[in-house]
Amino acid sequence: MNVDLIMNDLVKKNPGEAEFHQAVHEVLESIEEVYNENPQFESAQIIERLIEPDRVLTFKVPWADDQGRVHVNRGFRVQFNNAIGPYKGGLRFHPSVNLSILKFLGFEQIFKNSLTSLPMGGAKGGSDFDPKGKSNAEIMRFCQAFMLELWNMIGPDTDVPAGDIGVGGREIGYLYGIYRKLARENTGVLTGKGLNWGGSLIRPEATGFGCVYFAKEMLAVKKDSFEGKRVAISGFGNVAWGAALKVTELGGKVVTISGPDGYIYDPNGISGDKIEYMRELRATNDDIVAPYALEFEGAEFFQGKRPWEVDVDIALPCATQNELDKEDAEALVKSGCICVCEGANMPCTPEAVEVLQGSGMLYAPGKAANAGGVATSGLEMAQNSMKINWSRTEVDDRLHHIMTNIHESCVAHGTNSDGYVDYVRGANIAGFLKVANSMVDQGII
Ligand code: NDP
Ligand code: 2IT
Repeated sequence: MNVDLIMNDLVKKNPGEAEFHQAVHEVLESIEEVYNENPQFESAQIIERLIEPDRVLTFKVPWADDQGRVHVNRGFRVQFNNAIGPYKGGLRFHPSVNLSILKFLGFEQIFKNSLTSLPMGGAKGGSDFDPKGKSNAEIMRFCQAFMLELWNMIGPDTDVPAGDIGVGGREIGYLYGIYRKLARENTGVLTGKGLNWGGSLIRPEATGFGCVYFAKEMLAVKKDSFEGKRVAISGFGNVAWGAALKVTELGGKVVTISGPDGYIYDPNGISGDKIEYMRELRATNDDIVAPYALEFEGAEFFQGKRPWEVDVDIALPCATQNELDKEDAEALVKSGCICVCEGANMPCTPEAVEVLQGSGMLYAPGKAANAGGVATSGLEMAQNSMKINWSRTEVDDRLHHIMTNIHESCVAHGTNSDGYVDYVRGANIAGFLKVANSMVDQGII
């Protein structure tokens, strides 16, 4: 494999899709050696087949607002690869959504899902719809219009969407309601469902919990733990919430959260009621984190800034892609941060990753560290198939076990000769091998 040649071709065929190029480049660099050691991959043209989505659906989503004005958004579903199981991955509703972002997310999802050890292929979808400031009724009408186009392309053994940015429990409810009516069956077609209608305990917390379980394993290699550590979290959505709960439970102190408007620094620690307040703040749909500082004494709001300038021991980026750049990484290294573990998808730029790894600190990419969300979606699918519900402890234990296993796979495939664990290489190789071998087994499809 020649990475430059493949990348040139990819850029030519997919012009302007910077995030997609970034995600593919990272994987190709990591797997080059193992790919070349396995000539069966080259003869089956595994890379060429893996970087081209199986299919990309785009569709019009017309809907009317509360004043009766008509709006048209664009809907997408990228079904990337289903060699090891039905397509699986979230739906993102955000004005920035475009094909490049969904292809990067769908591509990453292939390897992430493979790492979970559950039978799930990779997909992602969503819309450029902006949920900010929309009423409940508008969100419902949009979800119904979206599903009207998507419903016959998905199914419990075909493609199982879930949430992502802008799609939480409420949106999954509206999407499931209309799906059920159109398909005339109650199935496990979406995950992140409500507990009364097929959802799994722990799914809401799972991405954040999983990320912290992963960081715990990384720290344990260094005979360290969360106990007494100052932790910076970015974002204030679903992932940030779960991470804050688990860090606090393990004895760490969360000192930041952030929104698109800036970040909150709370030296007293963001725990207990404060974590619940953050959840309520997110649910207002206003998308600003600033009100936190008015609510809790001692907390400060830094407008337009990112939390990475605060002195912390551990950083958990849980907001969005490319939210931690080279300068942020340098600031973290300077402040003595020992671990960066990604709750979001691709939050660190490639230049930031270079700085973090170059400093010798622990660094884990999202496709390994945030796999707990989709893993628990897989556990929801399993419970739906068996038509039973597991207890909170049962799901949490399985999630914990899966995250420990992913950590072990990364160490097995990513340990350098000097002992440093390159979690990016480890995650990419472990995730890739399972999918590539499955594709070889199944012929030219
Ligand atoms: P949410 O919608 O709950 O929250 C994301 C929040 O981050 C939004 O408030 C968003 O605001 C905000 N945000 C966007 N850009 C920035 C920024 N630069 N700085 C601070 N905040 C910002 O989404 P989730 O918590 O579900 O997802 C967060 C990340 O985790 C995403 O990368 C997602 O792909 C990833 N993830 C989610 C999983 C899940 O199960 N939900 C599973 C695995 C990964 P705004 O809308 O204004 O941009
Ligand atoms: O990025 C992700 O892994 C998710 N948004 C969760 C996907 C899922 O199907 O649960």
